[in-house]
Amino acid sequence: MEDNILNPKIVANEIVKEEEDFRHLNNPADGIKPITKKYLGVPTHVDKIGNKFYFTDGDAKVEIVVVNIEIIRVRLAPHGVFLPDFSYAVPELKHKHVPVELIENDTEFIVSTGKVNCHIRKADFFISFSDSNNVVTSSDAKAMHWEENTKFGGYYVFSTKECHADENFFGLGDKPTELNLRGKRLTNWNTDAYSFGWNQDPLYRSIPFYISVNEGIAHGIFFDNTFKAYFDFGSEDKTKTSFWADGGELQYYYIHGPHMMDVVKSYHILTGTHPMPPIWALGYHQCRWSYYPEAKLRAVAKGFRANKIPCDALYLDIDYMDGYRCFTWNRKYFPEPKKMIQELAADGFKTVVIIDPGIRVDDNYPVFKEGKQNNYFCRRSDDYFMEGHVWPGRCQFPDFTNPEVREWWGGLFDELVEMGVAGVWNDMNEPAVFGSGTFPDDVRHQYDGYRGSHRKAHNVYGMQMVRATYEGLRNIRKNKRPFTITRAGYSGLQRYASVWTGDNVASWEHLKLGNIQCQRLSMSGIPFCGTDIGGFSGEPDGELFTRWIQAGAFSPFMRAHSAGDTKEREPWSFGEPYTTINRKFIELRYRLLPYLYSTFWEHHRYGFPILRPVVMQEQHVLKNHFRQDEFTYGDKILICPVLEPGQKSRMVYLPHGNWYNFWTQEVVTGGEEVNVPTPLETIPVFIKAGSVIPEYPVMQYTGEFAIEEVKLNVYYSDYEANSFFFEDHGESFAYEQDIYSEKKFVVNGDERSLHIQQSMEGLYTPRYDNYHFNVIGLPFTPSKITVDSKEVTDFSVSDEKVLEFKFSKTFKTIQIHK
Ligand code: MIG
Repeated sequence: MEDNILNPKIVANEIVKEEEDFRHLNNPADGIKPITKKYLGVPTHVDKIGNKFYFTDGDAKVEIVVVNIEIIRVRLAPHGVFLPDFSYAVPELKHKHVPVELIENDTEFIVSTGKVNCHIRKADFFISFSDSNNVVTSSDAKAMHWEENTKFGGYYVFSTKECHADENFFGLGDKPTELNLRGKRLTNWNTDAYSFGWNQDPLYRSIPFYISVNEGIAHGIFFDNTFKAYFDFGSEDKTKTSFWADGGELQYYYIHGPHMMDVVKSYHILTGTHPMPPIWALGYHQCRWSYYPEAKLRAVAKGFRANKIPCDALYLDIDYMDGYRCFTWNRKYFPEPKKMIQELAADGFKTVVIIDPGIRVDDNYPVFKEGKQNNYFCRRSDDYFMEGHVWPGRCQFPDFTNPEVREWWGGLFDELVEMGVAGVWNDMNEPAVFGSGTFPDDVRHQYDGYRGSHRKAHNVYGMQMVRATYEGLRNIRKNKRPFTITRAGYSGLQRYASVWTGDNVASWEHLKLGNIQCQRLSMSGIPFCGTDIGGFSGEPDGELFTRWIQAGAFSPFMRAHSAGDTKEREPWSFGEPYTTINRKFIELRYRLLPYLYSTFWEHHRYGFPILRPVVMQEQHVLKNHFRQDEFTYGDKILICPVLEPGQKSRMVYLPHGNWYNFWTQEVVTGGEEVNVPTPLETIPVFIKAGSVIPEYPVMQYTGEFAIEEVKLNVYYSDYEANSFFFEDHGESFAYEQDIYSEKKFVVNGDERSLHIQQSMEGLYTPRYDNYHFNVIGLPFTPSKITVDSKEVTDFSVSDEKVLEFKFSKTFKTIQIHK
């Protein structure tokens, strides 16, 4: 397959030739020297050191590491010498000591954990994996291979596996294409992609992790290689899946399923989960390039409160700075930033500021001076500084792969934090450079002591920048949770930041694309994601904007943003009926905040994504491999955004089980598509039967007033179902010391009764006393309610048959009888 890599590819609807550095993979037909690839020979020797197994063909060496019973890592050293075991994605390989067997027979060696078997075939060094039922889930179609890189040293490294007729592929981060990656070839190389188009590749992030589903069984491959890397999912040859990179090691993790969810959870064991965000960060955010001067920003703030549209955060884009110099203020536009930020805070608005990596070359600018004195800026191979033009003009760039630079950078936030800045938005960190796009390959990086050229550091540069930001904020603010957002990143970035999908366009196509991108990011280990609501460039009309707000209300990260040359873009900018509908959905976001927060906890603690495409619920149904509009938000709420103009109704697939239409409370049986009306006022929202959905009162911003009681919406079901409800202080890291409350509800009913049980873990006690129960869908008229064996006499049943009563939040068991 690699023999034909000079294929033209589609970029922004234009045909362009592959870049120069693809030429190593050139086609002999082009008249350039054919490639001399080397393949592993015959495995002849075995060594075992702890949980590591070594096989060699006499020269090359292969290492098989058993990480735990579900994860096995494979590494290749073409000439027998492995690189130091260092990864930004996997900060610590959490080995579990599990019993491992090495079995040898006539044809193969087998490293077995009981759950996963890794087979090394004696004839040709092909590696395959099977499960405990001896079902082969992944197998080499060629032995691992490589080609020497005569220019930079090291190797181009390749792995080619079998691709089966109905095998489908998911993951890889933010690729703007169909959710199912079957038939596609994609590249990982962080790229600033202004107004990107459908199928444009690569974009801002590199997440070399994919999930395969074949005959109902899922496995994952995490190719932990930061160089420019490529994935081919049966595109060139429909019987083969390949991944390869321009350098580094052929190193990948095989992650056992059998469910996609198991794979994603295991991927999080390797790369970590997102820490709990401050709860305000789950509210609505308003951004624009740019709100300035101060009077403009204050007018926007006022607009929210006057229109009674909830909002927690306002953003300052690059114009707040003095000549785009990071960590400075334009005092003409913002004469008293501290006072302004504090007054906004008093009105419930957090201020988030943008920071770019480019530092203006200017000896009168302290940040530049410090960086220069301390040798913090990146240099070319011959020691010249890496210079490039970005917003401030001629710039140099900190080497964020140097821990000392990260610490310095983190400390620079001191003053902004002191002024009250609550969050930091990291932009341009692909890194983006005007004209040339990014740094040249020869730029050197310290790489935490493991040194490398930009070829190796490019894809992690942005992640290390936002890491510096995150760690800096965490140090300065002591025990307060930082809020950061990044455009670029690599696997593991979720430990430091949320992301937005970059410079999208105000079009229906982009609304659709953003919906797919967020689902894909979620299953690729990046839970806290969102799009620029409304579209960054171009003009949405009221309908498109409202449909985007409706979808965005169910994005983990909810922020409207727009380029400066567009018309005003606040939720009230389009007049009626749009303002009212936008308000209703932003209010819904706030009502469901405790649910979203609980879902975030499920991510943080257990590694579940927040958005879950339907294929993750029912991977055994082949048709679901091609669904990409509907998804669940957590595991209780199914959403299907409206993605077409003028749509009066649409088909929505509901996974098996019973679902309540959120708007009408009518019950629908899943397992098939249903037609759902989609007037402008609503989008399809369904709640899984048996759920307990906590609800807060609508506030104009989080913490506006003390909550007096929490509504618990209980959806009757005749099967047992569990729900989580997580609460804590919302701002500190006390949850790491068990200061939180994780409640679990179990709901179960029959034709005559409904039982609700509550259990609790953690040391946090919320201030409110009571729950206000809203029991929906009871198939009978309730006559008796007992809570912890006390009878509740004060209850009512509405016309909609919703049973309401109140009881102490400490209840253990409720029985509702006919
Ligand atoms: O070269 O800071 O994606 O969100 O508003 C453009 C200005 C730089 C790109 C970001 C966008 C931001 C804009 N930035």
